[in-house]
Amino acid sequence: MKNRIDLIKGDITTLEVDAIVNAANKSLLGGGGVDGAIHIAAGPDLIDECKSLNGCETGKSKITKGYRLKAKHIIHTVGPVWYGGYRDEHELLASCYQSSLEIAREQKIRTIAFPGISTGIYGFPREMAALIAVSETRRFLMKNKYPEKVTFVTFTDDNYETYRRLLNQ
Ligand code: AR6
Repeated sequence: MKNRIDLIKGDITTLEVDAIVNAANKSLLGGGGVDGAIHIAAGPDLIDECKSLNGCETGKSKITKGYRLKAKHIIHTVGPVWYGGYRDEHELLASCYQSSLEIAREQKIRTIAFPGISTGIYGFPREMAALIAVSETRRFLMKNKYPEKVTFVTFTDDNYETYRRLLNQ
């Protein structure tokens, strides 16, 4: 299990993996944060494919091609906005990881990278979000052959330490 989960600090748009996960919104038509960076790096053809998807519900995921990215695919997932924890935010965030990993399994994606879904503009507390990310991923990998490898990508030092601690447990 240990060698199936990686942790790096950096920009997810530069990774050479089968799929990167995007922290999108329900429209799937782009935005700020990592979503904006992915759309810029992938180029304008991405938005055309996204328009054909008719949006996505919170907690669910949809796949597109990666276009100009090194990654072959983008799995767009819609994280919950944090309202204080009483609007099913934990379950919805868990569902983002489950549904993204489920698409990876169906498509036989070997390598996939996740940013911290909901932990930027959407305001989900980072420690709790990292715990959900790690536990849902471990649970999934225990039962499934694909994806073979999951990389968590952090943007800040303190977030890296949070993941490192969890992954060493
Ligand atoms: N590579 C890796 N991680 C990144 C990058 C990057 N290039 N850029 C930001 N992060 P956010 P959300 C981290 O705000 O909270 C958009 O407008 C960032 O530090 O991108 O799910 C969408 O359209 C944070 O830890 O996503 C939605 O409207 C994490 O990625 C809304 O933001 C997620 O931060 C979604 O908000």
